[in-house]
Amino acid sequence: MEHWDDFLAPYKQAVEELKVKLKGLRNEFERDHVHSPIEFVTGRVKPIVSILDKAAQKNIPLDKLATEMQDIAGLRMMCQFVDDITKVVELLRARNDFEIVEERNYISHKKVSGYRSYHVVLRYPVQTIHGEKKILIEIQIRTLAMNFWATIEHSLNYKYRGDFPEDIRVRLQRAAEAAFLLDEEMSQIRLEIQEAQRVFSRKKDKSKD
Ligand code: 0O2
Repeated sequence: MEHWDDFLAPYKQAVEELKVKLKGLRNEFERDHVHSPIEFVTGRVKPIVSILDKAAQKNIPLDKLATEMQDIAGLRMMCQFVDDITKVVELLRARNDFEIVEERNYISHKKVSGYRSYHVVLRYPVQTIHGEKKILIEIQIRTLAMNFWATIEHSLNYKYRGDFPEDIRVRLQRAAEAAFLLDEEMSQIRLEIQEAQRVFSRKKDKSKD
């Protein structure tokens, strides 16, 4: 294994670049005074201990990390509404500064834990002093409610190391469903507000005639 600093340098560079690019999208929506499907963006390079843990768990040889571990560099894009996730994925598909190699829809196919998110794996070119280096990056796109659930489940998971007592496992699944219901309710409220706004602006137009 080459030195970790050298191995991780392009991943760090890519996370910083993509954070700027994806936050830039949000700024564009703001400038246009329209609803942004992106609420906020975060990014991180997986800590070395977590890389080693995952490699051991999944039997990934350390010399195959670059091709077999897709989330050494990870970004998260949080959305207000479930519909926004589709818009964000479309924005990503339309770009030409990277190539999408895989998409995993854990919203229509939630994980048994209750986890929901849309994952997009990119092959992203980093320009280095030794030429171009393409690396894999995972972008997780989720609503604020999905993120709330995943963040708490992830921190509890740290304590139990993935082996939750049965009652906690069931409660977490129920909490995931509650988060999903919250998303559905919010989407419904949003639709009703949009409909009310359309009716209001039609009435206003008519009164001008
Ligand atoms: P981190 O950095 O600690 O978040 P596998 O682990 O085999 O299911 P695989 O093949 O690596 O998954 O890809 P997947 O499932 O698309 O992405 C794994 C990442 O998705 C995880 O990273 C989490 O960030 C997130 N994730 C997947 N399942 C769950 C879940 O049940 N609960 C939570 N909270 N997050 C989940 P890591 O490796 O855990 O790393």
